[in-house]
Amino acid sequence: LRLVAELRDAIERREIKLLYQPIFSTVDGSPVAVESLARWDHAERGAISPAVFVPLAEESGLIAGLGLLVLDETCRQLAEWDRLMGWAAPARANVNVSALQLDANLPPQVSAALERHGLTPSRISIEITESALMKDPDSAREILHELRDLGVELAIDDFGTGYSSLAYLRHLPVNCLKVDRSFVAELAHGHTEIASAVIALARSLNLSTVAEGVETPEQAAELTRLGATYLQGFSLSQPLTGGHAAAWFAAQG
Ligand code: G
Ligand code: G
Ligand code: MN
Ligand code: NA
Repeated sequence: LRLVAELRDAIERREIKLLYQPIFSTVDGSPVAVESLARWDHAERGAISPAVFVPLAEESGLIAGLGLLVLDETCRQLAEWDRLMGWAAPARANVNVSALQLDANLPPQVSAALERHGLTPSRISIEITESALMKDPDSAREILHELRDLGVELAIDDFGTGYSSLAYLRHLPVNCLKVDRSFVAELAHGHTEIASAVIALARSLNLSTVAEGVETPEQAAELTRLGATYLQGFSLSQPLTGGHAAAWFAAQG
């Protein structure tokens, strides 16, 4: 309960910080996008994982405020990178959205954040987990269509771990499937079947793919061979602070 009160304060004071993990093209190895990842560095308790505080925010009614903070801060950072680096800035930032944020407020909130910072909608990709989509598939589909109509990109996160039917997937206006890192980890044990099938499915639906959790050069090579569009993971880059990402992207350009 104390932690909930502290989380409320941390959100209000904008003490939840974002790190940005680069996402790389398999065509030429260049970094093209980032995923923004929330971090809470608690004064006494140390680092608290989003795997802990996002569910806590969901249970305590704080997720709306946290979601707004993450959206606004990501847009603010993109606009700052544009000013600092021009064309070398990341083309896009992926923002994670909780199942509870998937309501009628989300499209206007995204639109307002983009406008506040003077960004075109295609600079943002909204990541929604497969399980969040399946909570209320009809309502989710409607909200995704509204987001697409704005011009933002849409990605299904942790793809392959939920139970969405392929028939349902075909009617979602998404741009990208993120291959869950469990299927990338399996590559090390000679199991290419699921990663290969997800990439092939995405290609047949004209969707791009981001392979997540790439931890070795061997995995990167195998995923490139299988036809993944983008790679993300510790072997390519850790999540970076906004300042480090600026220096890092400028150096790549
Ligand atoms: O970055 P890390 O691996 O610690 O993240 C753990 C989990 O928290 C992941 O499932 C990730 O998607 C989620 N997460 C990270 N940042 C955010 C955020 O800003 N919003 C939401 N809803 N989830 C996030
Ligand atoms: O669920 P989601 O895909 O949004 O989770 C993103 C999380 O994955 C981030 O919190 C990040 O810290 C973590 N992550 C990023 N790269 C790797 C990696 O190579 N291996 C593992 N195990 N986790 C990673
Ligand atoms: Mn994600
Ligand atoms: Na994921």
